[in-house]
Amino acid sequence: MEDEIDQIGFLFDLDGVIVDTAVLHYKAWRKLANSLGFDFTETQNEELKGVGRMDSLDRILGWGGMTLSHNEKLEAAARKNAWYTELTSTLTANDALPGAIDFIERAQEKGIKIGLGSASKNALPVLKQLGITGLFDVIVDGHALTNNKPDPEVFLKGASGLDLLPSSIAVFEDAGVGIEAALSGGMTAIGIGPEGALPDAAFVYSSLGEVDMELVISLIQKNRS
Ligand code: B16
Ligand code: MG
Repeated sequence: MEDEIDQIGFLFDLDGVIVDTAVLHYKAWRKLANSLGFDFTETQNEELKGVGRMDSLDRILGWGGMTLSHNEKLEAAARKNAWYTELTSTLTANDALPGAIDFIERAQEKGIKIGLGSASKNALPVLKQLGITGLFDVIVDGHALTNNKPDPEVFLKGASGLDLLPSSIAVFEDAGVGIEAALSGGMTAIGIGPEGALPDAAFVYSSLGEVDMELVISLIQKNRS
């Protein structure tokens, strides 16, 4: 049994699965938008979940009806990131989402390989703040990516980093684009979010603490048989 478990992996999205910094992204993007003379709502911010930094900026500028040159965009994204970094600098393990760290530790104890698949270029510093970097066998973050979710690149790189076939992996994601990425990569997709969200996920749980690990393992075994 242990041998079989050794052959499977869990890939975790970061933001919205292990920790929720969406409100911090919103505060920082909003400060930037306000400095450019417009505003946007928290509902609009929901659309930015799982979306990379420059794509997020393009969408926000579109909401404000603004165009910036390439260099101005780089400068604006850097300003936003400095604010976001300041806001995340006080995070601790207590800010992890309910049951998240315990779930990852239990999976690791079971012999399941553990990886991170995040669009964020801040994934490493955030994991360090939470004190859980050492739990991951592979970390794929925004620095390693050419294509953003829903492209499966992030999870395919995670699978190859774990030395596993995509069919031997379950992905835990809070964003629709992330579920799409996992499915198009041939993996089992588990949603983390409110009931009714993420209709394409095999199952949706409100947090990692609620996940039935044995059920997820059985879904992987079914996917690769
Ligand atoms: P950064 P995830 C994503 O993280 C966030 O959901 C998304 O809102 C953010 O724009 C993106 O990271 C890029 O973040 O500016 O830190 O590189 O959900 O893929 O872990
Ligand atoms: Mg996310």
